[in-house]
Amino acid sequence: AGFQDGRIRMKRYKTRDVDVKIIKDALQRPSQRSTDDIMDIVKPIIKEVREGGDAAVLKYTHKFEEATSLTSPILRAPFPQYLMQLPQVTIEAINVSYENIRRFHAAQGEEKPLRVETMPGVVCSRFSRPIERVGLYVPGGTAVLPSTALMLGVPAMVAGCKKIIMASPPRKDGTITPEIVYIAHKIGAESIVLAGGAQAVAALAYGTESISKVDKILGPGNQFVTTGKMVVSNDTTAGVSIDMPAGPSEVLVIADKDANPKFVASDLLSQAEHGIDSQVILIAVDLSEKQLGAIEDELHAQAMALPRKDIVRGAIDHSVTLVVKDIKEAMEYSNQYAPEHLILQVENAESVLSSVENAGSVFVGPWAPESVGDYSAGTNHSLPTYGYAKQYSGVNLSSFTKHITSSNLTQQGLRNVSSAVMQLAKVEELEAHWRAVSIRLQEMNKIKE
Ligand code: HSO
Ligand code: ZN
Repeated sequence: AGFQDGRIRMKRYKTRDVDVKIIKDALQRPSQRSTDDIMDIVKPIIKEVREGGDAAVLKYTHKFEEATSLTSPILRAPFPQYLMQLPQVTIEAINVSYENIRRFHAAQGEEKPLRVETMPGVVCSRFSRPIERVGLYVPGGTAVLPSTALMLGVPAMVAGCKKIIMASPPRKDGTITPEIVYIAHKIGAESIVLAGGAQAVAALAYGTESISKVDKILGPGNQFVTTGKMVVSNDTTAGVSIDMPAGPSEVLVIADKDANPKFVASDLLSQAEHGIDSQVILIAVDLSEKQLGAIEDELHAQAMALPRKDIVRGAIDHSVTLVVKDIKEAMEYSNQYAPEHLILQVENAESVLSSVENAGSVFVGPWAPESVGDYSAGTNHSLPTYGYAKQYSGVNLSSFTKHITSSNLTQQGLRNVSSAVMQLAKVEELEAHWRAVSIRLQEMNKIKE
């Protein structure tokens, strides 16, 4: 719905004046191309890479990335210095972010394995181990996102993954953004796959002559990447898992009369500039016409000054403001929407945290713009979108590990638990299960005699 006057403006609804159905529709994520459509494109690509290996990957990189001079789909560590030449200020910025992300993710490690004696002599433990080989997808496209290389690479390194492979679509000249190469070097990646889209996903899932197969693929991407990840993770012969389903980025800002209209507008815009498919939601808590007007004026004025204002306009076109009566109602809508990012620019923002049920990552108070989390605060920016914050966590240390449990029993322990096991084995009519216990009980009795 374009606006005739050319203003960049979000549709606005007062929840008490309109039907719930209208609000529900307004909070729909922008529709994406149907998965079936994308599947039809993605499946043949995956099949071709699986069968044709390097040559097939290269073919698609030549076609889609127009990097026709590329003769190998992989860049191996140690990466040559000339490919990571960066201004000192950029190096310093990456180093600060790297260190904050490292610290926050390192703290997520368990101090010691879990150990519980469930019955006398029956000890259950749990310990974690890194996933051995991981593939980290760093998108290219309308913006290069080296920060995503940090968000995936640092936790993989902290977790202790043995083989870290990055993948990112190369530029037309066949090279990768030097920031990404530098980060790959810093986190100890063994190689960078110079490919994007479903072809990169397939190469990581099945391996090729030069690219080694991985156990898990993580990272955001467009619909071809996401669909590719879905396809390979459903193929049991690939033996690969993925982080989470990913959709376009989104933010939900809750603002009350305390909020600075400049801050609110800038946060909405920082998410809107990601792509025309991004969505930004403002929930205004009991704001007057004047206060709403101030935010809308700011939004328009700031948007018009942005280099990516056309993208912003596209995103704002399917974005909305809801005016609600109080913070309780605001949180109900927010939890229902389950935003990737939730920004709280309200009085006592900290105390609102306890009513957050569904969100990827929360930014608390006026001094915490989403940008800090996108780059440098230490939290991860690879987060569940499209409402998946209802059941998924963002990327974190445990995205790169798995838990192993163990049972350790003494003779007395087995005696204590034996009747429960044997009875359930009887119920399931699994005689060998019953016997594995009864044989041991007999043996114990012999020893005693
Ligand atoms: N807001 C994006 C992450 C990002 N922002 C990368 C800037 N660069 C999705 O969470
Ligand atoms: Zn961002």
